[in-house]
Order: sequence, then C-alpha cells, then structure tokens
Amino acid sequence: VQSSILGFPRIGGQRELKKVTESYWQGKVSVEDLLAKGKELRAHNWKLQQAAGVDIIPSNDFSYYDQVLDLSLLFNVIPDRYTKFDLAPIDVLFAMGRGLQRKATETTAAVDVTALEMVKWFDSNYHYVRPTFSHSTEFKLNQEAGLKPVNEFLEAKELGISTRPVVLGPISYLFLGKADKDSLDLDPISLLDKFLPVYKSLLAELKKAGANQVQIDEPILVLDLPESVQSKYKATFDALVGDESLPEIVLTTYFGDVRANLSAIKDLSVAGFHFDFVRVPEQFDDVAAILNDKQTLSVGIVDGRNIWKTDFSKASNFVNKAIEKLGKERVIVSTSSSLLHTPVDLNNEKKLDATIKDWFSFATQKLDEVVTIAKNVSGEDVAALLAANAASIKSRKESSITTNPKVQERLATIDESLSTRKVPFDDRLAAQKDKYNLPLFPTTTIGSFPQTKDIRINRNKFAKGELSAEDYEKFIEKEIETVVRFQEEIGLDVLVHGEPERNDMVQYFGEQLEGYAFTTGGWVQSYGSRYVRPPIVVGDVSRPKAMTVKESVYAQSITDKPMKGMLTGPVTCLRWSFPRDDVSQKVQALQLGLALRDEVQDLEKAGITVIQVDEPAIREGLPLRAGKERSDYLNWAAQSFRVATSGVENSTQIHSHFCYSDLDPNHIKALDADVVSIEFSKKDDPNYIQEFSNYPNHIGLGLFDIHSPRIPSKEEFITRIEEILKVYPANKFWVNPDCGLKTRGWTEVRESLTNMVEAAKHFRGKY
Ligand code: THG
Ligand code: ZN
Repeated sequence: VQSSILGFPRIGGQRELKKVTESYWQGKVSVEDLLAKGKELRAHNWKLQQAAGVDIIPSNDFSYYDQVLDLSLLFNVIPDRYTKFDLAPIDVLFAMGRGLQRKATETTAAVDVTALEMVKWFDSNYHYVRPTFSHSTEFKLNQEAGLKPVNEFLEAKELGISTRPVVLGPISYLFLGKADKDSLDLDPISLLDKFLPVYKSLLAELKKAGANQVQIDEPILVLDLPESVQSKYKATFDALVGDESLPEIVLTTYFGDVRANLSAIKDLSVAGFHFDFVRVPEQFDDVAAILNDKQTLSVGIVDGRNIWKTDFSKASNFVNKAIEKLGKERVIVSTSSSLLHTPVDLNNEKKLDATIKDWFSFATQKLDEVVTIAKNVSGEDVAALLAANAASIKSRKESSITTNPKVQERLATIDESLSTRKVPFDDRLAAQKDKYNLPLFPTTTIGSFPQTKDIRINRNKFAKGELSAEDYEKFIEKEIETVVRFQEEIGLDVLVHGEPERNDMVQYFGEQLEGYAFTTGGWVQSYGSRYVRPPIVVGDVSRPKAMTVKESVYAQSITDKPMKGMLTGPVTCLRWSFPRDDVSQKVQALQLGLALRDEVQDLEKAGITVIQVDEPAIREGLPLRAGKERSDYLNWAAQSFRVATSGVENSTQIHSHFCYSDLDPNHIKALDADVVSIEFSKKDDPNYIQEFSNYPNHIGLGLFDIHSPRIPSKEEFITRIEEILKVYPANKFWVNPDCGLKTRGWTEVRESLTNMVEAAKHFRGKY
C-alpha cells in the first residue's frame, strides 16, 4: 500500500520564504536570490518527503504567494491594470496579490494599482487571490512566465525525485473566481469551453516532461453546487484524459462531504479519487461505491487541518476497510488535505511541555504518519511505532491536563438566562443614552492603532528578557497615552487604548488562558507573506486571571471620554486556534464564552463599561453545506457570544466587530450586541446596504479601507455617508473605519481619522 501527501507547507521551518520575499519587496535582495531560496525550499521539502519514505510526493504545491494566483499568471488571467508597467512575470504575480504602489519621480507619474480580491479558502484561515475574469480574458499558456508546474516537476526530476504535480482543477478554478467590475454579467463557469483546451495543453506539457499522473484538486465538490456546475464534470474530465499524450488524473476533494455531488463524478475516466475521511468518515461506503474496478482510492486519514497525532490503530482499521473492498493495489494512505494548513516541524518547538508535545504532529511528523500507516496495513513490522503511538494516544485520553471538572460543571449551568441580556435593546439603549450622552453620528475606531517598529522591538525585547517587566509596562503606558491624546485631539467620541501590548489577538488570549498550549515557531501561512501562529486548545478552557483589565483601566484613567475594552470573541478564538478533536466545537466555544464572560465582568467592575467583543471569524466558521449542521452552528456561535456578553448592566454598551466576509445581517442579529461595526468600504451594492438597514440595533458601516494607504478626504466621507443615509437611519449611525489600524502608518491614520471625524460633525449640524 502506497503513501502520499497532497501538499507540504512552503514557508520553511524558519519562515525563510517570508523573509526572502519581503526582502525582495524592499529591494534588499535580487530576484535571483528570491528564486534561489524558492528552489532551495522546494528541494529541501522533496528530500524530506523522500527520506521519510513517502511514495507519492507532490510538486507545484510550492508558491511565492498563492497557488491559485499562480494559475492566474500561468493561464494569462491577468486584468489589464497589471500589464501596463512592463513588469517581470514574478512582479506581475506580486502586483496582482498585493497591488502596486510607486511614488512619482522626476520622470514618471505615481502609480497606485489595487490588488485583486483576497478571499478565505473554504473554511480555513488561508486566503487565496480570487481569479478575476472579464469578457476580454484570453486564456493561453503564459510561456513568458514559464510553465511553473512543468518547471518544478523537472526540478525535482533533476534531483532524482519523481513527483506528482498538483494543479487546481479547471471547474474549481473558474468557480472560485469572479467577474471583473466591467463584466458583471459574466458567469465564470461559462468560460469553461474556452479554458479547457488551454488547461489540457498544460497537462500535455506535464506528460511530455515525464509526469505520468497529476493530482487535480476539485475542492468545490464539497460545496452545495448548482446543477449547472455539477453537470460540467463529466464532459470536462472526459476531455482531459484518455489519450497517450495526457497524464493520468487523480481527482482530489477535501474539507468535507462530496456525497451531494457524487453523481457528478461517478462515471469519470480518472485513474483514482481522493476523499477526506478525517472530516467525513461516514462518506466511505457511498464514495467507494462509485469506483470502477481499476480506479484507486486515496484515503485521506491523516489530518491536514489540525496538529493532533493520528491514532494509528484507528486509522489502520479504516484503511483496512478500504483494502477489503478494493485490494491493496488500489488503496493509498494519504493526508486529508494539503499540509499547508499545519505548522512545519514539531522539532522546532523547544518550550512545549514534553507530555503535551507528545500528542502533537506537525507537517514533518505527518510524513512519518502516512508512511507508518501504509507500512502497517501492508503487513510490515512497525510494532514499536504502533506501541509508542498507542501510548501517546492513551496519555492524552487519560490526562488530567485536558479535563477541568469545574469548567465542565459550569458549562452545565449555561441556560437561557446565562445567555440573555437583562432587558431588550430599546431599554438598554435608554440607559446607555443617559450614561454616555453621545452625539448623533458617534465616532470610534475598531481597536488597534499602528504597530510601529518601536512597539515590535520593545515587545520582542521583553519576550527575550532584555527588557524588565517594569520598563515594558512603562513603555506600553507611554504608547497608550500617545494614542489617547491623539484621539482626544481630533475629537473621537469613544476611545480605544490602541492595543500596543498585543501581537496577534488570538495568540494573545490563547497565551493567557488555561487549557491552551502555544508554540514558538508554529507558523502557518495566512496569505502571501503573512503568517499566523495559532494557539492550540488542549483541554477545558478557563481564565486564571484578568487578561486585559490593566491596560484598559490605565487608558480610562487618563481620559474623561469613554474607553472601550477590547476582547476577541469565543468563535474567533476557536476558529483561529487549532481546536481539540475530542470534544465538539460547540463545547469549546461555550467554554471560551464563559472565560470571556469573566473578563467582561471584570472590565465592567473596573469601570470599563463600553466593551467590544470582536467576532471577525464568525462567517468563515459556517459549515460549507447548508443543513442542520449549519443551523446548529449559527445557534451555538451566537449563544457563545451572548454567554460572554450578557452578564452586564443595561447601561453597559456591548460592541462587536466583523470583517473579512459577506455577512448575513440575520446572523449578527442573534448576537444582540448594542453596536456592531462591519467592514463595508468596498461594498457598493445598494441592496446590501438595504439589508443592513433592518438591523435593529446600532451599526457602524466601515467608512474607509484600512488595507490601503489612501487617505479619503472629508468630502469623500460626506459623500459616502450621504449615500448610506439614503437607506440607513441617522439615529442608528456610528462612524468608524473598516477594521483595526495596526498595519497602517501614523501619517495616514492621523489624516484619515481627522477627516472622518470632521465629516461626522458636518452631519451633526444637519440632523
Ligand atoms: N489573526 C489570525 N488570523 C487571521 C487574522 C488575524 N485571519 C484572517 C486575517 N486576520 C488574516 N490577516 C493577517 C494579517 C496580518 C498578519 C497575519 C494575518 C500578520 N502576521 C505577522 C507576519 O506574518 O509578519 C505575524 C504576526 C505576529 O507577530 O504574531 O501580519 O489577525 N489569527
Ligand atoms: Zn476587522
């Protein structure tokens, strides 16, 4: 029985790819240096897999930015605005991913080209760059850029390693894209006929280079697909196989249940299929039934989305079930998805508690896992490895570290009263009006202020012990004071402390909660050169002591304006962590809700009575397919937020914030926050604004894009507010940016916020 993985993280064990890429963007290293580092990383990863004994090793899983964006460059799906500057192909790629800004020089005008849209990759915390099609899109193999999948296949071949190229499938590629602004009537799927011959020519080139088999990912098969898309599979895949000039295809799906789309793929002449049996083991019988007697089944049984050690005994039993049905020759042991979503190597962790560390498996360790399971089901002697694995699994199961009876008792007390505010919104509003006496069009920000170099340097020094706790605290207080004075000066109404003490919000809370473990080097790519280090929920979660009260109280002590306390909500804490796989997500979210409830109440007791609990990840947690699981999610997600926030006085004002996705106002209604702020500056659809006008509580529709250095003028703010006021009532209207300001510089922040506040004052005069 063979072993395989669907993809390996490309960032390097020490974030080498980030470092070299950002150095390249800063002009500090040459394009040759960048490409050489990429080549080195690929070689390293292939050799690692070869040494581990993985039989089927992927190539083209590498990317300098994003694997979907790579295809847009390869297939010439490049909007015109990127082709005017005579850029090298790699710079076109980066321009599409991150935009292109250049200052004017004596001879050239300033350049300000926006990036393509970035969206969440299914329900993960990875973001891909959305292919953007127009009527003028002309698919072709972009020879100038080089055929990346072919080149990387040959590169591995030169090292003596035979690989299987991975390419996102043609239907998923189109479906995950969108029409450009100038071609809104275009349905990307309608481009399939034009696209297919070009896609096919890529496969032919791969075959010519010696690739006998390719992995074609069609992850959209786990979504609810319209019939018009389902019906494309048969003809598409018939066109891509069958003649000698083409490689065999293994069709891969992951992250979910394909059963709703089985009829779309049941008669394809592909060499095999891959399914995710970590997420959905129940689909086994149905999916195995579509195979003809030659097709192989790649059994995704080692989790590509989480860091827990695989239970070898359970996994082997599962694979054996497949072998019984199909025979050893037709079964492959694999990861459930690409390992892109897991940190690179557990051996880089020097500070983890040894007991807990023994429960984990990062990407490098997962290589050994697929190999060991494959050997085991092949009848090879891996008894020692099995015994060690059984001992770790048992240790975790029986550990007292993971269970906290007090938390479990408290969880059982959650009922309606623990998740409902004392009175309905209108009554709370009256109490809050009395207390804060805010003007119409109250102004605020989302929470973070620029994370300057100075802040990062001092935080690192403190972490390394080079700065005393006392000096660090003084430094943080000085930063808070700067932010508070600035907000007072420009006349904001509800202030924030700016969060200089925080790195990543989820990591910050994870590090302070009981029941969490965190890594020092467990980076996972989030988008482009930006990575996150998700904390790990290992056991029942509780809050040993206040987490944010000190900074908020200090900030409130130096101003008469209301100071907002800033927390991250239970769903976001959970979504951006590696969750436990031994209890449900609901239980984990409710435990986090209880821990945050204590924090909210401590803030309130300490006089912080405007409290924002952010839930930016609430939308991405929505199960991929409609149905009971989805409605259950919406219920427990909202409940865990209300558990966190409902224990306060009527006059305490609860805020929340959402970004990164298209929200359904009905979903946020259920949170019953007094004020919500949402990312909105790039939404122009009047219907979407209309949907929000029925939102019963108060709302701040984000007025400017914090991802861009552009500074909107006062007039631009006024125009935008007027537009929204056409459908949206003035008495519910908050004025705020789209999101936190931590990635911006002070110059832009100063001017943008000043203009925003001036615009709010303009409307106060009118209403
Ligand atoms: N935190 C977490 N997940 C997220 C976001 C977040 N997912 C969605 C969105 N925000 C992704 N955006 C970013 C933006 C910036 C960075 C990462 C994800 C970032 N990372 C630093 C880097 O790569 O240099 C490292 C941060 C650190 O030092 O901790 O800038 O906000 N969990
Ligand atoms: Zn945000």
